[in-house]
Amino acid sequence: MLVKVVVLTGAGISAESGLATFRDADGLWQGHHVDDVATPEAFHRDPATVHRFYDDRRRELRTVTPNPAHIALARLEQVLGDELLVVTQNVDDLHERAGSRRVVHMHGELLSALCDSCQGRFAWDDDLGDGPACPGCGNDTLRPDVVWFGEMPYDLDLIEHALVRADLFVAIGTSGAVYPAAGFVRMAAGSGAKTLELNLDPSETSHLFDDARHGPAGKLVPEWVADVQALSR
Ligand code: BV8
Ligand code: ZN
Repeated sequence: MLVKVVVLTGAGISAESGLATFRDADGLWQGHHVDDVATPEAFHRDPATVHRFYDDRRRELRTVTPNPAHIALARLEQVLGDELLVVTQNVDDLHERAGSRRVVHMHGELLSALCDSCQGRFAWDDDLGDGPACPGCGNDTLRPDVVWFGEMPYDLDLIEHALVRADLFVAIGTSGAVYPAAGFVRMAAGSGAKTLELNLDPSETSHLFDDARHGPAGKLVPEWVADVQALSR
């Protein structure tokens, strides 16, 4: 009997691929203050600094590859098909490069540009700092297509639709510090789902989960997927 599974991922799932997380000691925000790089106000105040922050991260993507945690989730999609939805807070493309298709980027993507004039969204793998023309309207008003603090995350209706129908909600590599993502465990549990945390160490919302396993995602996720596969046979 196939179970409906929603998996929420955060920066921790990409840590073993070499991408910095946000709040760990060497975290991204360490180098920058959130208010200087991840708010619409910061972008209007100092677009060059914000573009440099995201152009560097976009270029860095070419230097990393998916790890066993991403690959295990792609394998799970082979087993569960439409019963699995991966909701990621990450703006990297490692889930897709591992083979996952059913992925929702609730905080946007580095490989996408958003136009402040025509609201068009365009696949983009180059720098934005030198003010390229928008493919839609020609204006030089392209910004990183990421959701900044104070902005509405993408696809919340689709996500909430899946959460209230889930049999199992699993959070992987996330500190539970940023909302509305950190509230998803409550929404899923409130609709009867079993909840599991897979994280290097207890997150800020660990106490809300039925079960938690702590350790590196590259080890925990393949083990958990093997369990689910055994169950689904
Ligand atoms: C919004 C894109 C209106 C850009 C990001 C309620 C209460 C309090 C505050 C709020 C609230 N509601 C809204 C807010 C405000 C704010 C917020 O949450 N502030 C926080 C700081 C208190 N939220 C917003 O502004 C959101 N918008 O609310 O709009 C609204 C309201 C209601 C309903 C709808 C809309 C928008 C937030 C999105 C901001 N953009 N990213 C970019 O990436 O540059 S957030 C960014 O930071 C990430 O996307 C991610 O979401 C977050 C980082 O968290 P994690 O991914 O969890 O990473 P972190 O480093 O924190 O933790 C890593 C974890 O992994 C750790 O636990 C570590 O132990 C573990 N780990 C490390 N290595 C490994 C590992 N685990 C396993 N294996 C390993 N190897
Ligand atoms: Zn445009």
